[in-house]
Order: sequence, then structure tokens, then C-alpha cells
Amino acid sequence: MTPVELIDAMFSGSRSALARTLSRVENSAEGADEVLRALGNRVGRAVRIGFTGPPGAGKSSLVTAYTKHLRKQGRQVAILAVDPTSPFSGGALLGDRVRMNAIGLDDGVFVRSLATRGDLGDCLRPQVIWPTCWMRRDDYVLFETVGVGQSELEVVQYADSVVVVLVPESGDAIQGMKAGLMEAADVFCVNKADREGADRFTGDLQGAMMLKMWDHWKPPVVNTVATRETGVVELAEQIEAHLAHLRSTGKFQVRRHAHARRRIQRMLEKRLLSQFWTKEKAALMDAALANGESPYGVLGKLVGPA
Ligand SMILES: Nc1nc2c(ncn2[C@@H]2O[C@H](COP(=O)(O)OP(=O)(O)OP(=O)(O)O)[C@@H](O)[C@H]2O)c(=O)[nH]1
Ligand SMILES: [Mg+2]
Repeated sequence: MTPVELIDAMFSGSRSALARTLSRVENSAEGADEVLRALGNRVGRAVRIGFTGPPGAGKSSLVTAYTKHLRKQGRQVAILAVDPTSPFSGGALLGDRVRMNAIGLDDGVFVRSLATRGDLGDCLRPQVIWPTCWMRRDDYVLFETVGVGQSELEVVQYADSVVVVLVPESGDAIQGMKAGLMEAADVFCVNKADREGADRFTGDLQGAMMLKMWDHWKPPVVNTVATRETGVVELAEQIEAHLAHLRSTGKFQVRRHAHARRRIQRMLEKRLLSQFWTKEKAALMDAALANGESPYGVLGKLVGPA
């Protein structure tokens, strides 16, 4: 199938065409380029919700429960999860499959794990997220990342709304929030609220939030027990409230514009770099270094004076 045929099939509702589109995007740079060009502006209507938080916080359980809620409202849902065969979390894929079994057979749900091949940042290159946005305007794309490192945070920030999932025992994560988590959150979810110390943790979190100035939107804190689907309706309401806030203030489009800019920048950096490096230039660099030249001097040789 040509990319155009594939994409036409995808838009007429073929799930296998959707899966094949994603594979092409993931597996080869050339395939990705063709497919993405053929997609043009036909994608991107669905709402994107990102879930991030420490390993084992209950993100997948929560995504599953939230998906059930969205399905009751007649939404289609696509779930993109990092393939946990990465060194970042061993063997969780099977667990995810089991947990998501309940929704995996539903025709209105599309579940996909993304291969990381050891490089989380690359696997979650934003192009991979896009093709799933073939859905209707009021459908949802949920993506779950493992961990709260820089690359996960970058990825999750391609969402319209970001849910940061914490658990009572993740006291350390409040520390970690200084490193960007606080900025990334649109909604805080304290999951495993059935565990001891949940109230204290929520209090600590609220306390930490008071230290920060919020610009029009202060992330609400919702307590949930994902495995019992407790608090999921409240979580959904807060996500909706955030989306409504974005839309009523025009920030929805501002965010999407910023996402698109960032994406173009990333793609441009990648393309320019790969065009720049030839064997000759690499050899020139090595010879100059061996000759005792400074890195700055070598840079000048490679690209000329600044
Ligand atoms: N007690 C309790 N356990 C929960 C709750 N939510 C999830 N769990 C359990 O916590 C474990 C991890 O849940 P997951 O949903 O896989 O967590 P995750 O954040 O997706 O994990 P990774 O993707 O590996 O980072 C599972 O054994 C769940 O059954 C909860 O609210 N309360
Ligand atoms: Mg998970």
C-alpha cells in the first residue's frame, strides 16, 4: 500500500491500517517521512492527555479506569504507553496487558506500546504520537510515560493536559518536583489513597504548591484508588475543567502552537545535523584534534567563524 492509500484506509476506520501506519512511523525514518507528509493536517483533532509519574504509581491502572469512564461517555480512546521492555522498567508489559485486558477488546479503544530500544527520548519522538490523532474532536489520546526524567517530561508536555500521578510513599517525588514536575502538572493525582499516609502526603503536596505562584490555573489535587476506580470521576472532571480553562482563555491553541513549533525545531535539528555530518567533516575534526587544536578552533574549521 502507498502511504496515501494506507492513510485513506486509516481514516475510513481501519484499525489495522492505523497499526501499520504507526509501525511505519516507528520503524523507519523514510517510512515515517512519507507517512507524515501524506497525513498533512488531517490529524490532531483528538484531545491529548499525558500521564506521568514514578514507576509503579498506578499510571496504567488509572489510564484503564479513566478509559472506562470515557467509553461510558461514548468517546473513542487511544492509549500510547512506553514499551516497558526498556531498561527503565523491566517486564511490566505483561502486567499492563493484563490490567488493560478489560478495555483491550473494546472496539473503541486502541492500545499501543511504543518501542524504546533503550532510548526513551527517541522512542517518544512526537511524530509517533501524532498518527493516532485521526480521531474525532471529542475523542481522547492518552499517553503514559514511565518515570519522571527529562525525556518523559518533554514528551508529556506535548499533551494538552498533563496528569502527574504520585503515591503516598513518593515523598521523594516532591523533592523531584523542583526538577520540572511541578511545572509540568495541570492536574495532580494522589493515587493509592487507600495506603497509609495518603492524607499527610496530600497535605504536604498542597503545602509545596502554596510556595509557587500559579499563572491563572492552579493544578487541583485529586485522590484516587485506581484499582477500585475510586475518584476517577473526580479526576475526569478536573481534566475537563482544565481543558475548559484552556479553551476559554485561548490557551489551547497557544499550547498547540508551541507544541508544533517545538516539534518543527526538533525535526529541523535532527535533519540539519544529519545533513551536516559527512565522513570528510568527521575526519577533518579528528585530524585537527590530533593536531592539538582546541575544540573551539575545530568548530571554526567545521562551520567557519561565528
Ligand atoms: N493499593 C493500591 N494499589 C494500586 C492502586 N493503583 C494501582 N495499584 C497497584 O500498583 C501496581 C502498579 O500499578 P500500575 O498501574 O502498573 O502502575 P504504573 O505507574 O503504570 O507502573 P509502571 O508503568 O511500571 O511505571 C499494581 O500492582 C497495581 O495493582 C491503588 O490505588 N491502590
Ligand atoms: Mg504502566
